[in-house]
Amino acid sequence: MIPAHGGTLIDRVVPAAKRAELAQIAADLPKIELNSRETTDLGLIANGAMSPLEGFMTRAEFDSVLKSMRLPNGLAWPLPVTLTLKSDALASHAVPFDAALVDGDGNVVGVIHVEEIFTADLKTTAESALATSDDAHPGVGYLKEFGTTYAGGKVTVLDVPSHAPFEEYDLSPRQTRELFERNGWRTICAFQTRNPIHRAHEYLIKCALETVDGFLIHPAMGETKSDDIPADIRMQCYLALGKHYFPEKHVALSTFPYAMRYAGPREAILHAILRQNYGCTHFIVGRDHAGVGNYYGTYDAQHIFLEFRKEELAIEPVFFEHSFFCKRCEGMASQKTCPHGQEDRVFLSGTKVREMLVNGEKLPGEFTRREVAEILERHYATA
Ligand code: ADX
Repeated sequence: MIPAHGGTLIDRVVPAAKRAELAQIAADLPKIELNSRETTDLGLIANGAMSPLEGFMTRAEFDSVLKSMRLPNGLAWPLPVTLTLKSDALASHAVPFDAALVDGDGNVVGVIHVEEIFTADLKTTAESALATSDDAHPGVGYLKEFGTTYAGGKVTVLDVPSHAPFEEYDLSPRQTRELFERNGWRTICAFQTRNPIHRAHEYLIKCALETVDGFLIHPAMGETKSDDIPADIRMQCYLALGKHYFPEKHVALSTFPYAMRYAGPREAILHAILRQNYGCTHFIVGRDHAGVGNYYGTYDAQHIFLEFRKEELAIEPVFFEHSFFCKRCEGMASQKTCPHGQEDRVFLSGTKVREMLVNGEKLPGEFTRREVAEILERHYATA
């Protein structure tokens, strides 16, 4: 089995025997409110998906990651994982101190041992992490909304988020590793997505699956842009697709409790590292991975892997060029395999798809499977 990034699969969930005691202690601590991204990040730190991180980043980690895409110990890590102090109340608190972490519903979900409070420059942070400080970029919007004063330190977690009514698909890195073991899969490719799986996605998955033992469909379930399709509707699409078009023996579906950053290339590296922690050996990176608008070049998220030595990333990226249905090839193809012109290719942008759905138009079978289209059409008809 592939090792966790850094060698040890972290576990920051409080042992069951100590849960009640920690909950009681937390009740009397100062409180730090988590936003939606931080709530999901906390779960990923707790279950080991963010290994080797054991908490939210301190200044040295934050600076090192932004500057060199590596942690201070040299381990590859491309993006900050931070906890913002949304009010000034704790910003001048003497460190170290313990604080309770409270989710959006007011539940105490963990405790942080705050080692450091620091403020980063917003523009430098945005330009390093996102390659832009344009307000229209959702990641810049996030920095502006929550600010850049951070509390860094290790966490201990009481509860990790779950995805009702799809809890049975909430597999932690330990559980996916057990699943792969049970299935006898030695090579496993993961697919990150924030969209319904259309024919182009399915094509990448099936091409990659030809060369590995098993496949993990791993949709991001945390916060996405407001115009992305909601996670529970997407889950229905994945289940329908799995039932009709994927062999159960070789394809698993599990939720990925992660909030999109839309950081393009740097996020592709983060996505890969996290999937290594889930036990995957391969990871698909197609066109404009984790991109938004026109901030990143179509294949920047592939090129960035060249900035890491082979031994720095144990998981292997699997690159794909822009894929589509070609009427003359009479099947799925890519820029690499199809000699025909644009006029023969069925490709719909996300915006175009939304437009068609809003207008009650049917999505073509060359673009998406009917079983998936029906779920989306129903969703838009009732939205
Ligand atoms: S992402 O933000 O999660 O990357 P999306 O769900 O659209 O967005 O894509 C999931 C994966 O499929 C990414 O690796 C992306 O690069 C790839 N991908 C999406 N559409 C295509 C396409 N038409 N051709 C090639 N790769 C694609």
